[in-house]
Amino acid sequence: MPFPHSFYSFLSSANMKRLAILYLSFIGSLALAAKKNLIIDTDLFSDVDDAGALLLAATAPDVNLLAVNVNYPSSYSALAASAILAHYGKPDVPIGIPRPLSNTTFFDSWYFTLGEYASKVAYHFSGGSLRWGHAEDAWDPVELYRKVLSEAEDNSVTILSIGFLDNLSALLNSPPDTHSPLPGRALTTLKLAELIIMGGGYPSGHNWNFWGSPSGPAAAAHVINTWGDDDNHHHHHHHNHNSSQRGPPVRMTFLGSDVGSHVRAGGRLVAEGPVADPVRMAYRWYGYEVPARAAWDPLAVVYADGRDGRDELEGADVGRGPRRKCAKNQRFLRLAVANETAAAEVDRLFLEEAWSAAGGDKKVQGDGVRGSAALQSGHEEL
Ligand SMILES: [Ca+2]
Repeated sequence: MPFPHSFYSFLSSANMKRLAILYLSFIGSLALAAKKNLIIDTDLFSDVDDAGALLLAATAPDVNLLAVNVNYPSSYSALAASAILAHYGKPDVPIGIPRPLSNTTFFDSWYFTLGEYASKVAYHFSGGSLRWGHAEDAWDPVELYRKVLSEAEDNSVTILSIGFLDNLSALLNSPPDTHSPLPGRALTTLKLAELIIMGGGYPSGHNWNFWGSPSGPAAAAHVINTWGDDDNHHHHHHHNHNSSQRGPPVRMTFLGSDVGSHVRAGGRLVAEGPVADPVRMAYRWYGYEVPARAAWDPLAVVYADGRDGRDELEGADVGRGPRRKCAKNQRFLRLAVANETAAAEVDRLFLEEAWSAAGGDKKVQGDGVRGSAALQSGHEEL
């Protein structure tokens, strides 16, 4: 790993004071705020943490889950997304996936220990808008993005990417269509509140989500390196909407692989969760005897969904590299609590929501950190 453990829990006392104030103002605004518009872009194919992330996204109390786009072209990924969303009370959330579809299943050719879960979840928990055998009914991901964004209030949508960036790259390249007269880059500038990307390592490192896409690393490079660029520079379109909106780019927040690697969650869900839960079974099928897995994607949802747990993550700015003259409004997150504390909170959320979806409210004993002022948010200036 690129950093020692203590890196993540570092907070100076000056920061503590400042961040405690931010925490209070955050709570104050929460009561008045409308639900947060969220779109998830997930691979939901190899690692099981995407399944945990969808559990959290579907059950987040303050979230309007507008759409889920899948960025790995296996039909089982789309069907599994539908199954999980339906199980967790969101059967009507539209799902997109790029074509052509394959029936590829995950095979662990690195460790030869991990199992495959997407096809199993898709088959055994079939439900929602894409029932077993109907993956082709899924949206084209770019059209789904464009439709949902065009219908949303300006600056209201958070996109959370927890997989490859091919869909987002295609969205940025998309031309005007029946949903919006704006090209993709201008549409995202107008509609997004924040783009959150689980991927990379900070302040330096590398990560599967940026280079592991079947299409190669070009899409990730395109999204990240051109974020905030002037749309008119790239598109010679007839509309002029964007020329008066050259403010700072929409904030891009990164959650690096270094953050979640040692936050191991899912074990409690497997041991204590409802037997017939698709996410519990996904963790079992994936991890066998070691169901607790790195919680990269669930942590990203915790940050994105505005839950109390968000305050376990703090941010630091990035984007001042020598390549760029102007600030790009990019930052990365660090954990403000111990790995074990964050894992316990993710486990608690998994269990509580799983039992709630199973029809029984079970108060799950956590370690008392939820909503506590000990959890801080904010960001650190470099
Ligand atoms: Ca993922």
